[in-house]
Amino acid sequence: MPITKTEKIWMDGELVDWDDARIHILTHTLHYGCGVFEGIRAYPTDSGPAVFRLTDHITRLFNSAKIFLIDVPFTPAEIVEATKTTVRVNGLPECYIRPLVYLGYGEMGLNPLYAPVNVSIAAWPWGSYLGDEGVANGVRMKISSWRRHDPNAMPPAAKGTGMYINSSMAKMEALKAGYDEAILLSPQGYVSECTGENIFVVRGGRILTPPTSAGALEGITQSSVVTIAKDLGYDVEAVNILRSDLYTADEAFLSGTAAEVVPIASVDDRVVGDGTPGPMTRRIQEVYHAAVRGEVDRYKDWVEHVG
Ligand code: PPE
Repeated sequence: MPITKTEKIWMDGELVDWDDARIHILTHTLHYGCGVFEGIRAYPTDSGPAVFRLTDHITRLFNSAKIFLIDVPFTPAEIVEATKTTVRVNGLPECYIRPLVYLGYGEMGLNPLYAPVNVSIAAWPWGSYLGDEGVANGVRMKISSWRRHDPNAMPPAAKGTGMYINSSMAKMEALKAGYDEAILLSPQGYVSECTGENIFVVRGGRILTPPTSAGALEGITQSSVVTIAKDLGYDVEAVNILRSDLYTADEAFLSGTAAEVVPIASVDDRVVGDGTPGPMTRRIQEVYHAAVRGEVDRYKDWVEHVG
C-alpha cells in the first residue's frame, strides 16, 4: 500500500522533516531484523483527533522490546506523548501511526547487545487495509502453506520486525493464488491468525478466537472485539480451532488495527454462512467503528485525545 507523505517524523526525541528521516545503510536492524514496532490508528472525535488505545499499544511495544532484550531509551509515558505530538504536528484528523524501535548504526554481527537503540514515530493517512469492498462484503481467505512461528523459534507475542517475513510469505502466496488474505496454522495445526490480523469464527451462536498458545499476537483490536461482543451479550471463548471449523462456520471475521473488523466471505473456496457478512459480525463491526471515534460512552477510555 502506498505511503502518503506528511510533514514530520519523530526521531529520538526530535521532529525531523519527512524527507530528512534517514538512517545509515549499516543500521543493525536492516541486516538482522531485530527491532519491534506498533501499528496504531487515530480517529476523528467530537474533541479532535484521538489515538485508539494508545497506552495499550505502547505497553505492548515495550513488552516486545523486553522479549528481545532491547532497552528502550525512553519511558512508555514519553513515547505516548511523542505519539500524540506526531499526530498533532502533522495536523492529521485521522491516520495510521508507526512507532519503531530499532538497533541503529555502530555494531555489526549477531550480538545485538551493544548496538545503539533508536526510536522513531511516523504517521500518515492510510485507507482501508483490505479494501472498502472487503470491509463491506467480506474477504476471500486461503489457508497458507506457511505455518505460524513455533513460539520457541520466534515468540509470536512480540511484534518483531524480522518476524514479519513469515506474514509476507503467506500474504504473497494468497494474493498470487487470487485470494485477499491468508490464514496461518500453528506448528500443531490449529488456526493461529492471519498475516496481520486475528481471526474469529461464530459457531452455534458462540464466538471463538484462537488462544495465544496457537501462536497469535495478543491483538488489541481482538481484545476490543471480545469486550464489545460480551457487552452485546454474546458468548466469547478463546479455544483451539481447526481449519474445518472455518469451513463450516456460520460467520467469520478478522480484526486488526490496520484492517479493523472485516467479514470473511470464504475460506479455501468454502463459502462462510451464505457468503454475506453475518448479523453478529455486522453488529460488532458497527460498534467498533463507533467506539474508535469516541461515540460509545462505555468505551470512552479507549480514546486518547492528542490535545
Ligand atoms: N496479528 C498480527 C500478526 C498482526 O501484525 C496484527 C497487527 C494483529 C494480529 C492485530 O493486532 P492489533 O492491531 O493489536 O489488533 N498488524 C498491524 C500491522 C499491519 C501492517 O501491515 O504492518 C496493524 O494492524 O497495524
